[in-house]
Amino acid sequence: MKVQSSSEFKLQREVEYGTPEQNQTVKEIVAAIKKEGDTALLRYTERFDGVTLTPDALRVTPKELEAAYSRVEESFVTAIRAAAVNIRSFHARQKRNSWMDLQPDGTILGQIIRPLKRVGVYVPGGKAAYPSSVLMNVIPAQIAGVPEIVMVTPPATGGKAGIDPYILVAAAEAGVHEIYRVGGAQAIAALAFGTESIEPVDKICGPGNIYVALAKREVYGAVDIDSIAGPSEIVVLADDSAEPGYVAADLLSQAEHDEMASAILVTPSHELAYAVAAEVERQLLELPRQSIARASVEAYGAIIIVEDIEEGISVVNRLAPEHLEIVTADPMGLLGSIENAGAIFLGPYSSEPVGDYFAGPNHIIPTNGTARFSSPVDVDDFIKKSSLIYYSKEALLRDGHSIIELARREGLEGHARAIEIRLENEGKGGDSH
Ligand code: HSO
Ligand code: ZN
Repeated sequence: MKVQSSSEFKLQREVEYGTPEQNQTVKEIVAAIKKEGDTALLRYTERFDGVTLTPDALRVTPKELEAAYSRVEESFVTAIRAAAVNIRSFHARQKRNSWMDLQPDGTILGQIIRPLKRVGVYVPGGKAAYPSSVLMNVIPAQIAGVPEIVMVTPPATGGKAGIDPYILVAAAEAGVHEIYRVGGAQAIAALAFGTESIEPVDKICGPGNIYVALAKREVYGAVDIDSIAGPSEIVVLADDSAEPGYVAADLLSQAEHDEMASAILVTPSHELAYAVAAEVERQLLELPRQSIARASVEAYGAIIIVEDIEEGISVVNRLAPEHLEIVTADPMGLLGSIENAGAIFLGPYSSEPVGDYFAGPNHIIPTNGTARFSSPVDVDDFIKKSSLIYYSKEALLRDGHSIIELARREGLEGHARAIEIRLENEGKGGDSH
C-alpha cells in the first residue's frame, strides 16, 4: 500500500450511470414488463438466466424453504438466528410513535406513522448474494410493521431454477413473506408495476448489478427505491497504540469485497504506517480473495500520514467514509469531533465484520462520501407519516385573518374565501358545530 501525506490525497470514484446501450436495454425491459407482464418476465428469465419457467413456478414454495434448511449447516442457522436477534433489538429502538398534541384552544396537531404496505427486496445472484444483507434489508422493514415483504432473486443459471439455500434460510429467518425466482431489470420492473404473478410493491431495496441499479432509477417515482450503493469503504484512524496486524486485517476485510472497494489508514505514526503496509502485503498472500483485495488496495487503498490526530480527524471528515474505525488510545474522546461517517467502530475489538454481521446496526451504509448527508438503512426507510390537523372554532376565529392575509398575498382568493365564509358565519355568533 502506498504511504503518502495528506496534502494531495483525494479519493475519487466515479458513480456508475451505465452506458447508453445499458440504459436502452433497461428501458426496453421495463417497458416490456409493464406491457406484457408475466410473458415478458418469463421470456427475459429464459434469455438472461437460461431458465425456462411457467408462471406458477415463479414463486418459491414452502417445501423448497424446508429443503433449504436441510442443505445448510446447523451452525449457520444458529449464527444467523443470533445475528437476527441483535439486529432486531437494535432496530426496535428506532421505532417512532405517532403523536398528537392537544392544545388549550382545542386544536389537535399530530403525526401518524404508518408502515409501507408492501416492500420488495432484491437479492443479487452469484457471489455477491450475502445472507447477512437479506437480514439487513428485511429486518428494519419487519420492525417498521410492513405486512408484505417480498424477495426476488435470480434463479441459478443453466436450467436449474434453484436458489442458494443460505439465502433462502436467511429470508425465512428474517421474515420474508413471498419469494420469487426472478432477477435483473425484469425483476425490478415486475416489482414496480406488477405482473399477473407478482403484485406491485411500494418500495424496492437491495443491491444489484448495473442493470438492476439502472432499472431502480428507471422505476423511481412509480415506487420508492433505496439509495444506490457504491463500492464499500473503510477508513481506519489509528495511533501507535494500534496493533498493525489487526489494522491490516480490517483493511483487507473491506478490500476483498470488490476491486473498487477502498481501504484507507490515516495515522500520525510513521511506525504504524510502515508496519501496516508490510502486514497488508503479508496477509494478502494468504487471502483466498487475494486478487480482488490486491486490485482494490492498489487502486483505491492508501496509508495517509498526518501531522497529528486532529489533522487525521479532518481527513476523515472530508472522506465521509462508509465505515470508520477509531483505533487510538482514547477513541471515545475523539467521537465528538467526527462529523461525517456512516458507521463508527471504536477500539481494537470493534473490527468491522462485528458490524457487518452481528452487533445489530445495519450494514447498508452510505458510500462514496454520501455519509455527509445520509444515514444507514433503518426503520425510517420503511414508514411514512401523515400530518394530522384538527382546528377548533376558537382557533379558526383567532387565526383566520392571518390565513386570509397570506392567501390574498398569493392571489388565491378562493383560499381566502374558504376561511372568510366561516369567519362571517361563526363570527356572527353562528352555530358552534
Ligand atoms: N461490508 C459490507 C457488508 C457485508 N460484509 C456483507 C459482509 N457481508 C458493506 O457494508
Ligand atoms: Zn463487509
